[in-house]
Amino acid sequence: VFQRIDHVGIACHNLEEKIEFYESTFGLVVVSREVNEEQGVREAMLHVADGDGGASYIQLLEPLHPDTAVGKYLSKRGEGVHHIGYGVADVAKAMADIAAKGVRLIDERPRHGSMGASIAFLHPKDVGGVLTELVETPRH
Ligand code: CMX
Ligand code: CO
Repeated sequence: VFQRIDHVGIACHNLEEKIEFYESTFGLVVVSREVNEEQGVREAMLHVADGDGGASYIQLLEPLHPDTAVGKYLSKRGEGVHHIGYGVADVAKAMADIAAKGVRLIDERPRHGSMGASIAFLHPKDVGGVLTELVETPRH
């Protein structure tokens, strides 16, 4: 069901500082910056590589408020890897297939993610402590 790793989401306190670090240290390039009110984040996607199934990115995430998914994560655990986003061909189908295996879905239906993607999250408690995101990239 997974086609590739679409992105790794990293929680940080200061988005601009972290972008500067990833650019100057690793030479990564920002391809998108967005504020997603529904997810409670200010974020940037940095391109890492292109593959047959599509590109892969690092997603840097700064919370818009302390009482958000990323804000709570930062106060409990500090900065670091927040989630893994896997590329899927059809997010609604992937949600149904995975839910049928007994993994709890956080989202009842797909939501809007970075760069026009349709996304849905799986509960980390059912994935060995790993918050897992399904990502369907829009077709061009
Ligand atoms: N990875 C692993 N475990 C996590 C986690 C994460 N990112 N975030 C929370 N948890 C764990 C907590 O450690 C806690 O475990 P314990 O009970 O053992 O302490 C448990 O999950 C509950 O955590 P909480 O702090 O009480 O937070 P909530 O239950 O309110 O929310 C979650 C947790 C996963 C449901 C929520 O973060 C969520 O809905 N996430 C999906 C949306 C999201 O993360 N959006 C931001 C990214 C947007 C994008 O990628 O575009
Ligand atoms: Co993500």
